Amino acid sequence: MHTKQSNFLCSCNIRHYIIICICNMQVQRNTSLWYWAEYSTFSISDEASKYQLTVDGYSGDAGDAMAAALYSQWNANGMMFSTADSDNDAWVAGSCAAYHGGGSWFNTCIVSHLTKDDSAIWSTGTNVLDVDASRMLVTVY
Ligand SMILES: [Ca+2]
Repeated sequence: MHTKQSNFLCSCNIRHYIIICICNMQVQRNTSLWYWAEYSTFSISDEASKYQLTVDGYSGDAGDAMAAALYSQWNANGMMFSTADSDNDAWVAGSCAAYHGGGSWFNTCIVSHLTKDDSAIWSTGTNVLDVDASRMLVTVY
C-alpha cells in the first residue's frame, strides 16, 4: 500500500517568525501510485536568515529526499531558500533556481524539488526521478 489515507497531523518546531509549516509531501510517480514523506521536524527561519530550513524525523514510503539524500550535497536540510532572483544555494558557479525553475531550499542542487517548472523531483536513489504530480500539506499558524 503506497497511499496514506489518514487525518493530517503536523508536528513541527516553531522558531522565530515561522508562520508556515510544511511537513507532509506526497508525490505521484508514473506508476500512478502516491508516495508520502512526513517530517516530525520541519521549521523555517526568518527572512534575515533567508528562510533557512531545518528538516528531520522522516517517516513514509517516498524515501527521505530532504535530509538523507544519496549525496549530502543534495540535502535540503540546513539550506536557505532560493529563487531565480535570490540565489542562496551552495552552487558557487550557478543558480539552482535559475537552472531548474521554481524555488526551494537548494544545496548543489536538490532531489526534493516539488515546485520545479516542468516536472517535480523526489528521489533518494542513484537516479533523479521525475514525478507526475505532487502535493504539499501545509499548516499555517
Ligand atoms: Ca549559487
